[in-house]
Amino acid sequence: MTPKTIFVLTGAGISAESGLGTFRDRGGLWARFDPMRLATPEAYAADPDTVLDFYNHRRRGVIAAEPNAAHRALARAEARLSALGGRLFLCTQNVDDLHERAGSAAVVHMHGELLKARCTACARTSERRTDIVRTDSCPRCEAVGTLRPDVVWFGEMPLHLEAIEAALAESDLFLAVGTSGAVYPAAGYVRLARAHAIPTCEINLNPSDNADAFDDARYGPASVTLPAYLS
Ligand code: BV8
Repeated sequence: MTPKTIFVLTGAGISAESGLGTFRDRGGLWARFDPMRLATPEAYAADPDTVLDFYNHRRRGVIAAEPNAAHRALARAEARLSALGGRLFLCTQNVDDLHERAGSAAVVHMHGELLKARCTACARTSERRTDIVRTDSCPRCEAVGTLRPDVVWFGEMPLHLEAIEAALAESDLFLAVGTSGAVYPAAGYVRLARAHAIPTCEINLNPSDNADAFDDARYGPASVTLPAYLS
């Protein structure tokens, strides 16, 4: 039996029980803030202080948060699979570092990472665990007022798309965890899996926007449903 390759796509729901806000649930981030007003390059150009403050608030939340049982279950499954010569390809839409802190060795952040800053002058990134303010200078080129969170905003190109789609095409199972299926191109991956006749399963608190595209589903908190599914 050739070892399995599991492709896992995670979204904000896997970090919900760690206390990090989701985007589209009641009281979610986007319910209180308009993403088009905050998570776009235009918003940053028009009102950098408000955008930087929104991400400073979220960065502090990530640093204060802890991984939960769902993150840890994925890290264990990754180790178990690779010991058998298989592979768990973890693609996350999340910009937090909870997968890494739970022990996942390979995490593909298609929407970037909140604990990194990017300089709009030299385009280089640097680790960033403190607030970004407009008077900051780039640690690489010393330009002032050019730092932004190293995340992918709406209208910007997500990262690692070729590697993601190549890994998806060769997987034996597509598993989506804690994502509403509202943001593309990630929301289209389940249909890409189906086009490759790959079995699909969604693990979510409740049916997502594209629940009908999945062969299988487990509903409930990820910290309970995911460890049970992977055991
Ligand atoms: C792009 C980073 C060109 C910053 C984010 C019309 C059709 C198709 C596309 C578009 C379109 N109009 C516009 C677009 C493009 C746009 C898009 O998709 N817009 C949507 C709104 C329609 N996409 C883009 O702009 C992307 N770029 O398209 O470039 C291109 C074109 C083709 C190919 C390549 C490139 C860039 C999108 C990235 C934007 N950046 N984040 C930041 O974090 O601030 S998006 C943001 O939403 C987060 O990354 C988040 O992860 C992501 C998706 O949300 P989810 O993770 O799914 O979170 P959500 O709250 O929605 O859902 C949580 C789920 O968890 C819920 O279902 C809930 O029930 C569940 N849950 C809750 N608690 C639990 C739980 N599940 C389990 N257990 C629990 N305890």
